[in-house]
Amino acid sequence: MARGKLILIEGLDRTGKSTQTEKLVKSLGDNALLVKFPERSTQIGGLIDQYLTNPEFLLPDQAIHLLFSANRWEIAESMKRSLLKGQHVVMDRYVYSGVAYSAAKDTKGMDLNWCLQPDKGLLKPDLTLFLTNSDSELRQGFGEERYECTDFQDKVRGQFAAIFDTLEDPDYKSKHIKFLDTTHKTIEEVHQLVRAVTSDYIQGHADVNEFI
Ligand code: DGP
Ligand code: NA
Ligand code: NA
Repeated sequence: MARGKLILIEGLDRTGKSTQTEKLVKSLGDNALLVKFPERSTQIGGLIDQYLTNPEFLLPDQAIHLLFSANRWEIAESMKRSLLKGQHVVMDRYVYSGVAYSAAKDTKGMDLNWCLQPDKGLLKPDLTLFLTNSDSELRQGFGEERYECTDFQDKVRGQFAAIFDTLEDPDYKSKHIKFLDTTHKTIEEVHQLVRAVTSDYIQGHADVNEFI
């Protein structure tokens, strides 16, 4: 049986990732599974949740970085099993968020390459959909969590760009990463775009079968 595809929806906070991953999974039917990172329900995820929601819960930048990565490793095996059973796995965030949010911190030594190391060996996505949105009202409506402020999001945006320009091989990038501008589009319009790109990919492209 053909293995399922590993599909990732990425982007900054408030770009509609969670809505779009949920809608994509529903549209793929029984044959698809949603995995959201961070997965806050595990033990490691509980620490991540505290870090994000409680400003008094302090951890060194290196330590929380490793916990986010460990949270992906916790779920890696079960994701692999689902893919091998033929299920598509649709992720809401993954390694790119892992590297971009940590590297955006200006902490000494935490450059892109340092940040990438603990994720080395995780499965590489078959298809990444990177959502961008430049609506100015989105920039004012962030929530209360640790990273949700305009200045920090601007830094994260810069790091995402650097990752796609410097860390990814141009051949992989052109075949397996799609940038979708959702500015002024409705949820339904974005969903149709996401569906079209995904079904096109599922029909026409071989699995990546590489590791980060
Ligand atoms: P979400 O539940 O998708 O809103 O993610 C929570 C916040 O954590 C969001 O601001 C993005 C950030 N984030 C997600 N993954 C990682 C990661 O691996 N490392 C770091 N440093 N931040 C992350
Ligand atoms: Na968030
Ligand atoms: Na940094």
